[in-house]
Amino acid sequence: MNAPLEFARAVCPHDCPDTCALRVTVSDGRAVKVTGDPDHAPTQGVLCTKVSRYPERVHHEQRLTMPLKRVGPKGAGRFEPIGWDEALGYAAERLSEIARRAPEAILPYSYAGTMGLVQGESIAQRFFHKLGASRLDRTICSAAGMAGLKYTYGGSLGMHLEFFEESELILIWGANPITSSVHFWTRAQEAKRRGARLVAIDPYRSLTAEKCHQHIALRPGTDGAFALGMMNVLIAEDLIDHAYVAAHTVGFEALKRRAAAYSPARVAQTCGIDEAELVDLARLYGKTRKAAIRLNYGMQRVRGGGNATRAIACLPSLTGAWRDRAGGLLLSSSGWTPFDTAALQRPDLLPGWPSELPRIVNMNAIGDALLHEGDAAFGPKIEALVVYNSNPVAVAPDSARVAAGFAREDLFTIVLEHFQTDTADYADLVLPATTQLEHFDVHRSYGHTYVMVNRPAIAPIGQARPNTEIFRGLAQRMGLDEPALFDSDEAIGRSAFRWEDPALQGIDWARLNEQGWAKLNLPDAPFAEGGFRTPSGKCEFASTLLEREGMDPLPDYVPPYESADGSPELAARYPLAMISPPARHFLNSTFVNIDSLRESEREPRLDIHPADAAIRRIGDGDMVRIRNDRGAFLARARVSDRAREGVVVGLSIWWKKLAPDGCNANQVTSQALTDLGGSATFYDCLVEVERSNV
Ligand SMILES: Nc1nc2c(c(=O)[nH]1)N[C@H]1C(S)=C(S)[C@@H](COP(=O)(O)OP(=O)(O)OC[C@H]3O[C@@H](n4cnc5c(=O)[nH]c(N)nc54)[C@H](O)[C@@H]3O)O[C@H]1N2
Ligand SMILES: Nc1nc2c(c(=O)[nH]1)N[C@H]1C(S)=C(S)[C@@H](COP(=O)(O)OP(=O)(O)OC[C@H]3O[C@@H](n4cnc5c(=O)[nH]c(N)nc54)[C@H](O)[C@@H]3O)O[C@H]1N2
Ligand code: SF4
Ligand SMILES: [Mo]
Repeated sequence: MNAPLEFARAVCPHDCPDTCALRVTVSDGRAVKVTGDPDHAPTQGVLCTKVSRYPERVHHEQRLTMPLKRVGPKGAGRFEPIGWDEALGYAAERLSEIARRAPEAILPYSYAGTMGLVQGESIAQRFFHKLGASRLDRTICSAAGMAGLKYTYGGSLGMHLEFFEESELILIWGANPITSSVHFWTRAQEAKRRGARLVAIDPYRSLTAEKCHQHIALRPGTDGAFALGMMNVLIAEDLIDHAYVAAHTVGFEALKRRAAAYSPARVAQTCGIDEAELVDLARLYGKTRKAAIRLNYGMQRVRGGGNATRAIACLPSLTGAWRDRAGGLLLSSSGWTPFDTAALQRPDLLPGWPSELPRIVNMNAIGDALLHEGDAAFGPKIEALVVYNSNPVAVAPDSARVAAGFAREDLFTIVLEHFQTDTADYADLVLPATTQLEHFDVHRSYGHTYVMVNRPAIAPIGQARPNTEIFRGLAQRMGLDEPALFDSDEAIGRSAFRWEDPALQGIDWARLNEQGWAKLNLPDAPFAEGGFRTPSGKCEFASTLLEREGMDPLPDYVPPYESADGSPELAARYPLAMISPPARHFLNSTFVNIDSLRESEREPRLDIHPADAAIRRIGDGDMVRIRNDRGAFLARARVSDRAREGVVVGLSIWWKKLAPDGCNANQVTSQALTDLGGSATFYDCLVEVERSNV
């Protein structure tokens, strides 16, 4: 007889807009099966391939199960197991010594390995705040787009996922949902079955673009020009909803003058497309009532990402598409959750709060920051780094500099991880962390409008501990006596939400814990009657805040740093624009070490257009070297017109140590920041490609 089966409710923790509700089958203390909750409307009972293999990751034989102390040189990956007591003692001693002298010499580095609000930035932030450590600007992914939304709508607010299936036209813009948001794709396909037209706007014929009715393959980083060109046509042909514009927007006259400079002929040239593609799309968009835009972050990883997001976000307000629940735009819905950052992270624990705060380091420039000797402008040299929920040696741009920084013998590095990643190889101390199936957490989502609770399904594997427990342990060993550092995970989870907010009316903590998820109370068509969260309460074509900050209040086209427009000299030496969007079977660098998923992606590859390949005498299947002034990496060429001419595509993010040359695409990406939000510019990257004899 088999042991009786139990089911536990969980939430997918990964950085994915879908935030699925999971059901975990547990047998003899092991997670044996993970399925999607059929009752949770966004999940619809279905998971992506990666997470349906979750037990393989959780019970992987290479899970870190004990604290490890470095014994070899930095980066060599040689460690010996030690007990928790010794590990915490060692960490506390080193961190205390630095904190007494120069607290800002300690830097946390974390991102969204888990999207959980408790195992993400709760006790961890409180701990670093109490120490007075440097603050980290967490901008590696979405900061430009979020800034664009904030200036235009007043927050990360958009359409509900569910109503896309009623749309008549969907622009899938800088988004590849078959890979990165499969539950949105289900809705888009349903809309297609009902007669909707799907249009992809993407330099690459992605898995998604090939399944749309139309694909507009513009040059990377030219979306701002494209959107201003659409406005130019909408205004010239009077496809504007004047009543909506008058009642719910500000700055139309100024925007009209700006858009006048973006004639379809000029835009077509900038974007490298046919004029008719732009004009026809603008007309169709202006004439369709239920016109929806699924914008995603792929279009904002370039210098002009913030302005481009602003320009695109203006479109549904110009045509009044917001009037219908199946019209409007969705980039992120995370702002709908009444979320209490201050209660979770306790910025009031910072020394000098609220006026004189420790310095802030932009995570995208971690390479430069670690290599900085320290001076009056920068502040003290970084002496200690604590990494959790992230794998910067693989994912951060300009990787040669990142690795050089991590290799500093005088840097004390702690890494909290599930696996021995590229980053963990450089640690002085590796601390084993629990996975989502082993700890408690609460979630909001950036792709739907539910709040969720994740209860542990199984006991921790080996000696793994939740991030929160690890930081509580450190705080205790360092003799920090602030009570907020010792709150329980449940208490923290409960404090993550502003319960008095109308969006949470009727949802109570006990029921949420039992059921696992609850839908926020929100209107179906959020901006049908205005109600934007900007200072004016309107959709701000001309932004009050940008004006106050002394910046251009209107959206404009900002050319990529690395393009013929932005830097002709560089473009002459490195004529190909490289983008490195996610591979379907990985989630950023997570899952790369899961054999069955890595086998699906096979090896690092580079898609190159036949014309670009021919002049370089590159054949399909050749090993190629992709290089620029920052570095080089190897990949197997796929000669195909999936990549438009002038663009090469290297799906990512490989673990360096699992790639043939120990390098990945971030060897060539840059630390430069976007126009708004200080975001990363991974897709603003010129390279040359040549056949390699390796
Ligand atoms: N399977 C899988 N799912 C994921 C992830 C993963 O790694 N794997 N990552 C997760 C994370 S952290 C995020 S942020 C999201 C990312 O997912 P998305 O937000 O969809 O962004 P990307 O995948 O970076 O890019 C989407 C598309 O934009 C295109 N693109 C690149 N540059 C430009 C441009 O300048 N203009 C336009 N219009 N398009 C451009 C790319 O070719 C790509 O097809 O996905 C999440 N989901
Ligand atoms: N070239 C290129 N580079 C990119 C991108 C790209 O498109 N191209 N995309 C960028 C984007 S959008 C993003 S969001 C970043 C993502 O960068 P990261 O946020 O660093 O994401 P991951 O690579 O998935 O690494 C997350 C790590 O956290 C660990 N982890 C997960 N859960 C927990 C936990 O509960 N506790 C602890 N201690 N650890 C945990 C996982 O094991 C994993 O190793 O990468 C960026 N880098
Ligand atoms: S990665 Fe995304 S699609 Fe896959 S289970 Fe998690 S939330 Fe769902
Ligand atoms: Mo991301």
